[in-house]
Amino acid sequence: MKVVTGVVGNDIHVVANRLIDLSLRARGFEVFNLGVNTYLEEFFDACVETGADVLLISSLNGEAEGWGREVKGLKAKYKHLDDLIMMIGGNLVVGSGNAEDIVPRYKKYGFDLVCHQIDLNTGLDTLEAFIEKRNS
Ligand code: B12
Repeated sequence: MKVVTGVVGNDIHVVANRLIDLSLRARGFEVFNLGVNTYLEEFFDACVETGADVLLISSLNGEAEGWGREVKGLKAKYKHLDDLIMMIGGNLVVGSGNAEDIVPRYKKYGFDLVCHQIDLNTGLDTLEAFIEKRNS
């Protein structure tokens, strides 16, 4: 399975991105890592070019909240992304916030899996369970 990953917007926190890359590879995914400072168009372009199954976005400084609102409208302009699994995680707001508010909001933005302040291994277990269920 192919995964495009990276850190959205002007966010330069790189450590989690490296760990995500390594962890996905260790689980057998083929990874296309766009790194930090990646914009939504770049994510979607890469998904089309690679034929990705999963788009896994990180946000650590919380600015995903601003980008999230643009996801649905932008994705609709691309062909062949209807089956793309959309996942996001890290710190999904600036400042504090609780998952009960944040998760439904991001689902409305168009994400299938939303991991606010959830550790990476738990998040990737959730991704694998989601893929397994979808393929069964
Ligand atoms: C190191 C660091 C920096 C370094 C980054 C260096 C670098 N090149 O990476 C520097 C000093 C440059 C920096 C700058 C800033 N930072 Co900073 N930084 C940190 C710090 C101390 C550690 C981050 C880190 O590397 N952790 C180690 C990794 C492994 O952990 P992690 O990032 O939490 O990632 C884990 C999970 O989040 C999860 N995860 C991440 N993504 C995803 C995705 C999915 C799908 C899943 C399932 C899981 C997942 O998996 C990872 C492993 O478990 C944190 C505070 C902290 N203690 O976490 C603040 C922190 C992230 N920074 C913060 C802020 C505000 C900033 C600045 C805006 C500060 C400023 N005023 O300038 C700037 C932003 C710059 C920018 N353009 O993005 C805030 C963000 C708060 C928010 N969201 O509201 C934090 C939380 C500090 C705080 N408590 O306020 N920062």
